[in-house]
Amino acid sequence: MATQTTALQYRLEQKRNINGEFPGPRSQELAARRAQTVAAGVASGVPVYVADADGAIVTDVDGNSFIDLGSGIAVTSVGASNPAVAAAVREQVERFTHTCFMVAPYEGYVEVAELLSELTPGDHEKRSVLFNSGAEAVENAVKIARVATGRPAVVAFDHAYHGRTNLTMALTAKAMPYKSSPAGTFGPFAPEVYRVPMSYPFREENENVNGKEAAERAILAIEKQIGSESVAAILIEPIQGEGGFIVPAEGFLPRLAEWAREKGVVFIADEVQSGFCRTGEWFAVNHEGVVPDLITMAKGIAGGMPLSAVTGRAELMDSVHAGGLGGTYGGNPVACAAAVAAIGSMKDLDLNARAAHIGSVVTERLQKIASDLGEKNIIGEVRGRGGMLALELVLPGGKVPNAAATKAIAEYCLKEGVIILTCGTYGNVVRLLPPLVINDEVLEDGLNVLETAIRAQS
Ligand code: PLZ
Repeated sequence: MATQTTALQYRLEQKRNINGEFPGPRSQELAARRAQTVAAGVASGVPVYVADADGAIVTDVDGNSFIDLGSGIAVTSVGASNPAVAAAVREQVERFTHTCFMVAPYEGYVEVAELLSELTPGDHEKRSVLFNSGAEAVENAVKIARVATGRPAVVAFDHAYHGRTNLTMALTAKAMPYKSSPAGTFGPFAPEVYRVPMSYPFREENENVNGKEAAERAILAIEKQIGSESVAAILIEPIQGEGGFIVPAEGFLPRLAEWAREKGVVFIADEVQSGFCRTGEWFAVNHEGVVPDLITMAKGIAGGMPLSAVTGRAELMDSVHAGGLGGTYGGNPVACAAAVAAIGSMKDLDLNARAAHIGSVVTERLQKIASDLGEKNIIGEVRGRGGMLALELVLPGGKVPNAAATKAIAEYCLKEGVIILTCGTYGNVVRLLPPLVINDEVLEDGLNVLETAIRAQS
């Protein structure tokens, strides 16, 4: 059994506490101001406004405390105000906040690149480049792969999510809400993006399809419809995030990586959501020993500060001319200081072990609920790894997606003071992404609420 506790010193009491109805008066006041000034296109899942956050607790401006099982979409793995991150940020802002690495370089950027060389899979020579958001990392990985290969096409998968910029919208599979709007489209989208079938064990028509066969199906589509000589890169989330926490069948990723190597295609693992201890390994590809050519990272990397990265084989990365990559803020010194501290905390607190522990506690609990429910069971599948876990909800007795129950469960949990997120192509997946520094009592309390919510829908 993995470690039971974390050595993290919490600043806020790690306890759920809801004082009656919310949103309270201060949150309502802020919501009214927001409605007059913030664009309607950016929506929030929670109706309260945050005052403070620490460990696995978020408090609002009216004094309510919520258990956070979402980590701001897989970001605050080390906690939302990890003391080491806060100290590193404070120390850095007091010296300088920005010079632009393209104008005047600094040590923090180099230090982050060194850590990424150390932590990413493979013992080959590596290089890194830093950006601000996950989408920006993905865009740049594609730029690098195109220059390195001289080829145009990029292959993405069904259910993929890679971001909201023009190229990454093209790479993302789901139309609503990312690519279209009831009022129109966010396109036209970037060209030379092709989509092929994913390995989605729960929804395979033929349940016996194994990972290697699912990979051959994708490879056949690539070779017949695009031609491998035109393909610069295949881009895949080793565990798909927004698409439904889909864990491909064993053997799928290794076969795709092998095919890519044979054909001179760059294999890009998008580990923006799954990276940095989230799945109980530094990267989700490690579970199957896959070594990507390029890897995109963001979210958990810097304890909540905006930072993203592309790390990859030196010969691919360095095929881009000096000046070909960059941006004003990429690898901002404050974000780099935060990343060095956040990665240090992941090591010190052994968050890979914590993630594995969370994975076993939650999986056991959810599987027990599913079997207890018998014929009324709405849990189609419990899946995921470490602290990246999901429940795919269905109508009892089959696999028909149950988006209504998913929404109702999330709403019930929120009402009781537990923030959980949903996802999935069919909107029927409850996902759990707790801060990896959550203590066992808080996790247990959150799971009790989730269990009541599931039972009420069954
Ligand atoms: N790649 C695998 O999960 C971001 C998006 C939430 P950015 N996922 C959360 C939303 O609705 O916008 C993500 C991801 C993977 C890329 C991205 C994009 O990362 O930092 O949001 O640009």
